[in-house]
Amino acid sequence: MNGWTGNILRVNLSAKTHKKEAFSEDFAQKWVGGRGFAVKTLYDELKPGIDPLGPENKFIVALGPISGIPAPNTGKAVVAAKSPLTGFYGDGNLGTRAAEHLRKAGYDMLIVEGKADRPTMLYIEDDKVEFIPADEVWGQGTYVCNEWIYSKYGKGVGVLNIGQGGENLNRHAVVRSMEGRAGGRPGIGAVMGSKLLKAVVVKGTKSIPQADAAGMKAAGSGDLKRVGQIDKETGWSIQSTTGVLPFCNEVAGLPVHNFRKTHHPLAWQVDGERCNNARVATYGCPTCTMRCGVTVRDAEGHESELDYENVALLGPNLDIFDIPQMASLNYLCDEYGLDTMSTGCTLSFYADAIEHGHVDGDFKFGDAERAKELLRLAAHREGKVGNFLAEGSRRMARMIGHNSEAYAMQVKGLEVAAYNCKFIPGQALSYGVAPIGAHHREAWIITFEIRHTTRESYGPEKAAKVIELQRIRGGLFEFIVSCRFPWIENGWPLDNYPKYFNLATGLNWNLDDMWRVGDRIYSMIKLHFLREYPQASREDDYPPRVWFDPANADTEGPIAGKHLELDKYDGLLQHYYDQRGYDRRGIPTKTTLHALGLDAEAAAVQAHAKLTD
Ligand code: PTT
Ligand code: SF4
Repeated sequence: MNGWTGNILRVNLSAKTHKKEAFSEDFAQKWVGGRGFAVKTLYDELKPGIDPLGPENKFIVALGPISGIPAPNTGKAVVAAKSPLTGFYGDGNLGTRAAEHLRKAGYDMLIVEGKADRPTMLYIEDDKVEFIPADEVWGQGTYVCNEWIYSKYGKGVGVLNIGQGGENLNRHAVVRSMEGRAGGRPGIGAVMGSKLLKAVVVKGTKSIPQADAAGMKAAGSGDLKRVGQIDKETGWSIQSTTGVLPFCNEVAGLPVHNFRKTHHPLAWQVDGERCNNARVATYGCPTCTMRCGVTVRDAEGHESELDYENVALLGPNLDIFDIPQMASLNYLCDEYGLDTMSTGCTLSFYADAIEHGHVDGDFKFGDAERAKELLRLAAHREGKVGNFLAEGSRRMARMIGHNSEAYAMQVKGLEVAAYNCKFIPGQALSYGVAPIGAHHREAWIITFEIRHTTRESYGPEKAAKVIELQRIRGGLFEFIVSCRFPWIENGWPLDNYPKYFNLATGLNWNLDDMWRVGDRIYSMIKLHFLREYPQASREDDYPPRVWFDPANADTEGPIAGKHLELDKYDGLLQHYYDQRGYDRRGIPTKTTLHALGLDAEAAAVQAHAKLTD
């Protein structure tokens, strides 16, 4: 089978066994890789209702047919499991040498089952699999763990590891790699921790099967250089993602004070220009010529790699407008292996709840030193406060009551990204219908919405744009498994991706074929959701309720007096459902599932919940 190695590596930590399993051509073509492989496998293999932090859950690393191949920015992997944060399918995408190594070791997917009897590191070298005691680094952060691994195997190996956050089952712990990379926002790091799996280390020495290896080499390597050249011309990676902050501030889309405010006069102090001026190093993923990791020194002198999401949610969202202090929080998230975005939102929710008098506590917006201490407590689940913060904002809100869920900034349990949609209906929709919870990965329509349509509109054109972007961002890039930044930031044409795919597989697909796979994957995530939440309703696709509250409208600035309107949002949601072929609950109809070749999967869910014709 060209394009795929054709193999899955299945490891059982309880039994300390492993086996290589072949997958069929049909599975490969239907699900392609990455998110597609992960969602189908978890749907088929997990019983509904299992504890995400119990041994029945499975930790998956899945690659795509172009991951690890010398072509633009292919050093990426999808990590997935049933999420301890949201209670259904969750995943993330991170830059890692493990992508290329796992493929070169002969696998397109790693499935880890069971639970080890002591802290363990999994070492994979081609057909060899070893279960290595990791007691020495259990309790240590990700940087120490990385160094320990490099000292054993050298710097070139692929590493996925967790910090204290994952070990202590913080529900938004991430998987870390290569010092600066992190992924798996919905608590995939905690799933590793629940299995006592400290790290996965991979070394592969074979070649990746490709239909036209020479053609791919010529096209891929040339394109890699070209993308780097374009980036030099556009200058995008000078500020990289941090460059978007002034735009968000100007259009009243920045999260400030737990999203209560949408802009701030001091925001410039942490903007892309200042971050770049403070830069001490630059990092990036493997196979990348537009390395985007703007790295600064934090208040304690550590290197800390910034992205817009991290800056905005650990900075202005907490009323912190100081680069070194914000960078300290970012560094601690990396060290402990916690998601910066959910951490920023849970801390801001906590400060907001204290301000409302809904919970007792001594944390105030702007108090960076206390935020650092709280972060440490959350990572270690230390004391009442640490345990509380480790639960994520939806559970925290349900614990404290007082209708505080209205200002817990999350959808389906996953905290929202750093775009304040108090009055940005289309982006609010994109959070609402993001299949794994409020991730900006799936669709980011703010610039389209503000610059190319009417911001006030709740029309079908916005639903159509969300679907178009979901197909590209949440579909194509997640199953072919490659970084989306060449396309999104530097305009690298999408047509290149079927080209790479066809050179690798020998097939003759076009972009329409890709959209169909993406739609199939989205439907599958929805079936996961329905199976775990049979009472699913359209309200699960609503953004945080505070955005609908007139009392929360800005009192000055570009959107003074404005807020989202619930009946209009509901209409926009219906446009989305109609265009997608989903029912009034936001679940694909039987007709839609049939058209996507998912009759068997539809039949399987009917034991748990009803589908609409
Ligand atoms: C992603 C999410 C993001 S998205 C950011 S900043 W971004 C945060 N980064 C974190 C971090 O750093 N440390 C940490 N402890 N937690 C963090 N949580 C947050 O995680 C990332 C880049 C970025 S930077 C983005 S948008 C793009 N995302 C891609 C994607 O999702 N898919 C894809 N095919 N290509 C992408 N390219 C870009 O990759 P999650 P990374 Mg991450 C330090 O995984 O769970 O999706 O969360 O992967 O290798 O760090 O690269 O403004
Ligand atoms: Fe990684 Fe950034 Fe390069 Fe994408 S552009 S591959 S996120 S370094």
